[in-house]
Amino acid sequence: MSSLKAIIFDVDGTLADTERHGHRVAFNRAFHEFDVPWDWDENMYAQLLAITGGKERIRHYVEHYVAGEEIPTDLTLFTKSVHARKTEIYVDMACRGQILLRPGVERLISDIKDADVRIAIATTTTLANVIALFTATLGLEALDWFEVIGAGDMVDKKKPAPDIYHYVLDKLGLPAHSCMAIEDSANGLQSSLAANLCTVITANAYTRDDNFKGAALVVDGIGTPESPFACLQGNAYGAERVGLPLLSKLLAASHSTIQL
Ligand code: XBP
Ligand code: MG
Repeated sequence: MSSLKAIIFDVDGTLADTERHGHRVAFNRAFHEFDVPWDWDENMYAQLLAITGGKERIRHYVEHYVAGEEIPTDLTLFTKSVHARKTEIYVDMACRGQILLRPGVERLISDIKDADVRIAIATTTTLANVIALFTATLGLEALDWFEVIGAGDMVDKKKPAPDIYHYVLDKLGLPAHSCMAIEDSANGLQSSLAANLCTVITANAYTRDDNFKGAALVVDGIGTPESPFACLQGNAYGAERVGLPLLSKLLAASHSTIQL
C-alpha cells in the first residue's frame, strides 16, 4: 500500500461554511427576482440539503412543497434560469468577501502544499462558485494549488454517487488507496466511500447529526492552535488539529484494517 499522495477536499461545509449565509441567501434573492414567493428559512434549508446540487434542490422543492399556479409551466427552463442567477448572486457575495474559509483551512492547505502532497477538489457546487471563493479568500494564485477541480455538472450523477471522486482520481492518475477525502456531510461521505477513499469528516452545525458510519475520523472542524478540534468519532491519535501527520496515520490504519 502506498503512502499519502493527494488530499481531495469537498468545498461546501468543509472548506467554508457556505450554506446558511451563502447559498441559502443567494437562492432566496434569486427567487425574489424571479417573482416567486419562496423563501427558504434555515430549518427548511436544513431539510433541502439532503438534495445535493442547486438545480436539483430547486426542482425537489417545487415538486414537494409548491402547489397550483405557483408551479412554473416549464420547470426545467425555470430551474436553469433561476439557478444561473443564483450563481451570479453567490459569486458576487464570495467576491465581496462575504463567505469565509473555516478556521484552520488556510494553514492546512499551506502545509499540504509545502509537503508536496497534491491537492484536489471534489464538489457538487458550480465551478464559478469555487473559483470566486478561492480567489477572494486565498488569492488568485491559489487556483494553481488545486491540481484538479471536479465540480458541479462535470459528472452526470452528483453526490452521494461516487462519480465526482472517480473523475478527480482519474484526472490525478492516482489509486484511491494513496489519497484521502475530507468531507462534511453524510452525502459527501457516501460518495467518497463508494470511491474507496479513506475519509475524514469535519462536521458543521448542519451536518453534526448525520450518519458518519465508515469515516476514518469525525471532528467538529480542522482545528487551530487556539481552538483545537473536538473528536466526535474515531481515534485522533492525540492530535488537536487536522494535519498531515494525523492524515497519514489514518490512511495507514485504514490500510491495515483492509488487510485484516
Ligand atoms: C454542496 C451542494 C451544493 C450547494 C449549491 O454539496 O449541495 O449544491 O448547496 O451549489 P457538497 P450549486 O458539499 O456535498 O458538494 O447551486 O452551485 O449547485
Ligand atoms: Mg459538503
